[in-house]
Amino acid sequence: RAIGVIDSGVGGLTVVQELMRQLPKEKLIYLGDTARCPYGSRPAEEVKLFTWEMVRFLLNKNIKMLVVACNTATAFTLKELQQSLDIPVVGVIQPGARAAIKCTNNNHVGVIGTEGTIRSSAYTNALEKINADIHVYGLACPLLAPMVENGILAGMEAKSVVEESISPLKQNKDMDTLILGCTHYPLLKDTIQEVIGNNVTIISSSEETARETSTILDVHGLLNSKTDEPIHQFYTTGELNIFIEITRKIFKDSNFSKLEIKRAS
Ligand code: DGN
Repeated sequence: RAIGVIDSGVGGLTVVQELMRQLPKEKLIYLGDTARCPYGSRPAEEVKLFTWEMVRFLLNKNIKMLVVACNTATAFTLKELQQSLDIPVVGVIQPGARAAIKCTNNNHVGVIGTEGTIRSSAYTNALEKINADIHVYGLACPLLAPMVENGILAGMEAKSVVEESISPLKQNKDMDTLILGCTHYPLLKDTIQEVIGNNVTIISSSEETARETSTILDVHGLLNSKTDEPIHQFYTTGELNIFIEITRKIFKDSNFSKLEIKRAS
């Protein structure tokens, strides 16, 4: 059985990349709801509804575990999914918060994400739960995920949109760590680093999420013991060609050949 991974679009592929690296024997089934992306500015109820639709699609494929590789969906539905499903479910917020706490030297942490994620205070809550003395600076960047969905990952346009989006955080001289609280943002990491400066360490939760996935599979005795290399199935609800093009940009040739990409129907 495979690990199911969902996102509102292509952002969750940054988590998939890390899962493929850390768990090379595990088959992955990915669903990106690119037709309805972005989720970030939608009301909580709508995000929940769409997330459940994606989850049902993957449950029909008989997955053994679910990774919610979308911060917005994690913020609004993780608890409910963990309570209702009889397979293990992980989100991306707690792993990201843990990584930031490990990294910060002065407890001043910034978070960028969608409007929904920032409004939900999910990161502030997760960070404060680990360390009550933490100072959190949240900033919604509604322009970034749609830009990535359009395949703009670098260059002048990317730089000026990133600059405009994150400039309020640049005033903050204390912040030493910045969480990329949206799975689309690691695809803009170099540009974000350039704009925010080298004094700030950038955290993307993909690595920690993959680590947590691996631990959970192990604890539940669900790790795949077969040695053959799996072919992963990727599904999109939207334009197949655009999805394939962005996927090709994200995955190097050797990994791209391990993917079977289709429209979800
Ligand atoms: N990739 C999603 C997230 O991590 O929040 C959301 C992107 C979006 O829907 N705007």
